[in-house]
Amino acid sequence: MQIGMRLRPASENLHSPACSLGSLEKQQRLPSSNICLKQSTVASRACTQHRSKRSRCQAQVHAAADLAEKPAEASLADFDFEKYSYQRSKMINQALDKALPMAYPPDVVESMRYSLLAGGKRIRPALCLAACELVGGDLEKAIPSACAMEMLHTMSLIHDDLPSMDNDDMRRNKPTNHKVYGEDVAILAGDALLAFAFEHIARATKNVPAERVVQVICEVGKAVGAEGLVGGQIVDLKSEGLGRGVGLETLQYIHEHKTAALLEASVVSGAIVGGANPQQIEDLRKYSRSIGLAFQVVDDILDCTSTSEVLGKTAGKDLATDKTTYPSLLGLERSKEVADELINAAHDALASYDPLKAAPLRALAEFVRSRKN
Ligand code: GRG
Repeated sequence: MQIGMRLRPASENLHSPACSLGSLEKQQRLPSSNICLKQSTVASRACTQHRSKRSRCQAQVHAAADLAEKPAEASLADFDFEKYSYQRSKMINQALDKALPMAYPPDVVESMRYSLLAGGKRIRPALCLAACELVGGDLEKAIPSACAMEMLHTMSLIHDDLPSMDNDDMRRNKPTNHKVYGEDVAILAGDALLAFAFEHIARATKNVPAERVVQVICEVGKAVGAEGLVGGQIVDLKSEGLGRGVGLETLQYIHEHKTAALLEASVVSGAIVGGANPQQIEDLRKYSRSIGLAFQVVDDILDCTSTSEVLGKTAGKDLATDKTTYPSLLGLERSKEVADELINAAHDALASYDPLKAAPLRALAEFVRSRKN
């Protein structure tokens, strides 16, 4: 599958002036959509790779010709990701707001809502919903699981930002939870979100066979526990200060557990709710493991190439804390190639699916490749 290669390699996505956040914000960032792509079609993406007017036109002609031959790419080219991501973010934000209304005791619920509704790209719930739809499931039925993924993600961000962990002051362009509510409340808000995520899946999922719901709970429990987020985080914490002592294998373990596990659980849970068969689950696991690792590789790249303003969190932290990252081990260029290879592998995992139905997951993979924050 050549799609990722033919679009825009990570090296250009991350640094092309045409893709700077300034132009992104001016042209495409939508009020309540935090997932945004520079262009809505593959043809126009291919076009921006070329500097001159003449080569721009040639690129468009070639892109159009290529697309005619490759149905998967043609479907992705026709897919309006900008509109899709705007609508999905809106839907997810409304569902989250409704799932966790203000309640007693306000001290902790306000703190939970502060972080949960602070924005964010909402990529985990978007993946969950897209996977459900890919396997023919009803979108509505996956909304509770999708919300739970964002609750768990938010919990992990609150805890990750604590002074005893990453000790960060800024998240999603706002002061971190403990800066606003204090460390004690932030810990409890994270704990409460963790518990509520499971309650929400069990309570709010309607008209889905109970065994699928139990399967989702198992999948998600594994992803956040010692075999998932906690496992990745502890190895990360214990690797601090080891510098070159941390090799690629350990780094990959950290990334796969700390970051990729929840992305995998998001995709697989959506697929389970939607009634996926074992082969579909296996394909989607492959897809999600690839985008999951790519997501963190891109995160490492952005940490050393972007700014705090663009990222909404402290940039340059990895270097300042002498943290081992993909760029520190492999260099920036090779790290971008690794991200490209992973995204291409994610596309490969979707090769046998209806191009039209797979377009959202393919576009989300491209978003992971080209994201700016
Ligand atoms: C307490 C059960 C339990 C688990 C928590 C703290 C911890 C264990 C794990 C840390 C996990 C973590 C914060 C990994 C980093 C993942 C990552 C790249 C986050 C950024 O995600 P984005 O870019 O953020 O999707 P937005 O703000 O857009 O949602």
